[in-house]
Amino acid sequence: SLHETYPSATLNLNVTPSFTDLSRWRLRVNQGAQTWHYLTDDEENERWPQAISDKYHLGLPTNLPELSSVKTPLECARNGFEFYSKLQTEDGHWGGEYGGPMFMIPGLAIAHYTTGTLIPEPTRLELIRYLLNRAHHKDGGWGIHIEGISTVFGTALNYVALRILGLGPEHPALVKARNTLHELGGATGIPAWGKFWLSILGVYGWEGMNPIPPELWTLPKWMPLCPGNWWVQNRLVYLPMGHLYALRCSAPLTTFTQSLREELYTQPYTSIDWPLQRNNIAQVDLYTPHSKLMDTLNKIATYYEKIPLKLNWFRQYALKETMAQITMEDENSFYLDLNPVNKVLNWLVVFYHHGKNSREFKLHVERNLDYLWMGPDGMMMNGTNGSQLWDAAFIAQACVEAQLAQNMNYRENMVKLLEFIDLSQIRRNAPNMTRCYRQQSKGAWPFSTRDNGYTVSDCTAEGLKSTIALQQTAGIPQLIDLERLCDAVDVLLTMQNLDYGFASYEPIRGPAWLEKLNPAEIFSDIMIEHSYVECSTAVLMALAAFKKLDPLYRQEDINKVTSTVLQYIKNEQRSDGSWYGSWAVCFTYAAFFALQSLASVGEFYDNSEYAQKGCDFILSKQEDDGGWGETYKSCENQVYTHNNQSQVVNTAWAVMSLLDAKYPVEEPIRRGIHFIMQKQQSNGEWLQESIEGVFNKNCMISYPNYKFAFTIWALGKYASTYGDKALLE
Ligand code: LAN
Repeated sequence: SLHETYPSATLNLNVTPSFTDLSRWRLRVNQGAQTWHYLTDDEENERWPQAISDKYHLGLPTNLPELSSVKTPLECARNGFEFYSKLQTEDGHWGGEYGGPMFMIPGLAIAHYTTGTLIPEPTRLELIRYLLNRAHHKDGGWGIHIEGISTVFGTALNYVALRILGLGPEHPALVKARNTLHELGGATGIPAWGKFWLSILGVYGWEGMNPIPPELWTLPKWMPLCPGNWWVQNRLVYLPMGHLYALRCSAPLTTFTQSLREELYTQPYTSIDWPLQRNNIAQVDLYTPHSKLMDTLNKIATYYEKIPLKLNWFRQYALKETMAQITMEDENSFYLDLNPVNKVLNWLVVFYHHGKNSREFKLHVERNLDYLWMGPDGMMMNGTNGSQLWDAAFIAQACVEAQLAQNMNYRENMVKLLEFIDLSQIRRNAPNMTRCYRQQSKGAWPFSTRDNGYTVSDCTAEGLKSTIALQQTAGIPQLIDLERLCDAVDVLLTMQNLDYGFASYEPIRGPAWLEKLNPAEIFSDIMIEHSYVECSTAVLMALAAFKKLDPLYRQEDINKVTSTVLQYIKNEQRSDGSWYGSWAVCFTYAAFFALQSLASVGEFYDNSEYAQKGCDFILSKQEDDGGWGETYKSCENQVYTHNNQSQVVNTAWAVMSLLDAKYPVEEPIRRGIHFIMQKQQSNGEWLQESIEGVFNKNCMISYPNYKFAFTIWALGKYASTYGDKALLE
């Protein structure tokens, strides 16, 4: 059969294969879409030379020259951009890995295996290299993200991935990982999403899972439990999960999966009491325990599962509805889908529903490529199809602040950048938008690319801010007209919450108690939208910038929003003066946004208790070397946690928060800027430090472009306030 002969499952390599020739990889960009290609053909390899950015991303020497040494912040910013400008892609954006989470490749590998789809050889090898490089030296396991300690979730799933990719059970890395997995109790205690993936592969019992009823999708929108009221990231993962669960889709048992059944557990597979495993979650993995309510509903749902599918017309009706929703999601996003989890799950649904020869199946396979990124350690699967628009918007604003946008040497870079922001704006509402619960998107900016097509409040805001900033720079063409800026404003004005804050993709639709039904165990705040300091600030600043451009357009609506957002920001401040950051690490990130909000309405250190407490908190965290450094533990534990080493990104945020708040003493700010300056390499770059981003409090994600955008921005802001004076010898 298809699976018995699946080559990577039969290779069983107990030695490490040799990997690919890095000089043959190329990044291709097309309107933001990023795909990596391996050129096996010698002639093509010569015709299409590696770009500097290819070499940089692959960790090969770029041989970019040493730049003349700098004394002032603006000189430092210029050297930084001199280096960074060489990495700009043809279509005007900056690529970058968007890895961090360690549960993306396993889903992809399991789907490849289940559908019998071969992984192209260079990709297969580089995926192996990445997973081997990311295994912890100490115990050979993996965590939920690259910096996290080994968990059952990370270790079992990546173990399975490496086996599918062709390593044998006696490969030293797998022996080590398996020992760690067994020490953690084996795969029975894997969290719900892991139980799901292993069941799909046929190496876990479906009865060992709490039910995922697709019937919820038939509920009317006014009922809180209707998924249309949940956070879009969550509902679109549970949509295909529910569908596949209801059909109990599993790969057929093969010699390979038979063997996995023996490798993953500490007891014989046939002796496992599956119903007992439903709530068995290993202690190292557990972040958000089930509520009593959740456990009770799960018990009831388990009885319902006893009705056979053939007799359950309600379920059959629900499966039609979930299939329709899955099709809309696929088509509206050109088979990219919202995130790498629902992407792969929808692909599986298409496999079972339409088959391997269908148009839908082939389109899915094609767009898998958009999620794969080649880094120095091998091939990873990104957390979205990239962070293109988001990074572009920040570097644009940084360049304006640091007077680089005005510099004719970089004019072409700036025009290209604006062209990219231009083409990334979403120009339509999703077809059937009400039917598939979508937020208005005509005029919005997405996080990644226009094909993704999802409105995000702060991406729309940063898109708007960066457009205005670039287009107000003398000599830069006006590519985006006022009408399109008004469209963006219209979108933002649909998104304010009752607490006056702004959430991520949509306004909050469901009641807070829905969080009690979070089934995922490893994430928090996934059920519904919540207001965020970052998103709220970004919207506030964008509307303020727009008002200066066109004071009359929807004047009253805009004023109503801008006069109320502050209430939310103030309510969110903790008694120690800090704000918790939800999307990056962590308190320094939130301070950067919150103090900017206060400043925009004239609240500064000298006249506002809020701003004063905010500054005092940040100042209390400055390190001896003048920098600031947090670790991801800040996010996980919601307590400021110092890094062993100061970080340029945290330092940039901290310094900018103090500058925006007009903190009256220059010295701590100057020391922060000094820290950023002396961390710069002689070719102008800054090196990668700790992981920068986070989602759902417990999973980290990389933003490698931050070390350029925010450093340059902070240097510019300092010079705008204190002048461009010599700080280095
Ligand atoms: C992102 C990335 C960007 C991020 C910001 C724009 C920075 C934020 O201000 C709003 C929320 C948003 C859009 C966001 C939400 C959650 C995402 C999509 C991610 C962190 C990238 C990956 C993550 C997604 C949920 C990963 C898939 C995992 C699941 C739990 C479904």
